[in-house]
Amino acid sequence: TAVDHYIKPEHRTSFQSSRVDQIVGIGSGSTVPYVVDRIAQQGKEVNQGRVFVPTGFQSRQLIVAAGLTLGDVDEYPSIDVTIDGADEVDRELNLIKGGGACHLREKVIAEAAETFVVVADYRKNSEFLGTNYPPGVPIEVVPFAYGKVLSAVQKTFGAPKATLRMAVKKAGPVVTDNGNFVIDAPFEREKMLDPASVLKQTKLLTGVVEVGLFCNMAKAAYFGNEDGTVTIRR
Ligand code: DER
Repeated sequence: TAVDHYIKPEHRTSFQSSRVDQIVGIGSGSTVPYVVDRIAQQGKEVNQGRVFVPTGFQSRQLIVAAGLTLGDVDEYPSIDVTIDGADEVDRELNLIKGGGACHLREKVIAEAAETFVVVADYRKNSEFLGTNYPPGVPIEVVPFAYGKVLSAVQKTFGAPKATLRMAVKKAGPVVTDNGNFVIDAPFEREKMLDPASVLKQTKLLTGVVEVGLFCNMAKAAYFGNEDGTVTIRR
């Protein structure tokens, strides 16, 4: 539904050269493959006029595997629309992202877009952040600083149960596409009532590369319901 609303043949890029009709940012995670499939179903001819900018290695693989034109944010720093998943969405469309440890590049591509749209299943639809995503806020940190950041987040920032994200099929911590570690920080409920403050406070910690809170960025969220219907929040 989100694709049908935002990625249509009549959508034209106002400023790119005539050969490109639309620049599309493609997010990461398990929901975005459905987005890419839907776009590919529109057919080669329509997609020939589009360039797709990835938000990480998985996203790049999806674009290439679907036979869509891969673009780079260096060449296309202004994107028409970015579609991405989310780990949780609150009633003001603030997001927790980073469950897949891709939130740095996702935020770059989301910010570069004129329109940023979220697709998620109904379980991500919350009143407040931190309600339905127990791991908490993903914080990408440079490996050198992870111990200091973890300690600060646990002891002074209200996330005593914060942990370094360990890999499952690899010994040691998860390593992001940028070569960094991820701390998962379940902040206390009252802190998460103001996600923008948590974002500002955490982002200022030296060694923090990016925080998985996307505040005041999404224009709409499309929730897939169990019965196949779609709930749209704008
Ligand atoms: O890691 C990420 O930011 C993903 O986009 C995540 O937020 C959503 O992943 P999902 O579509 O697998 O739930």
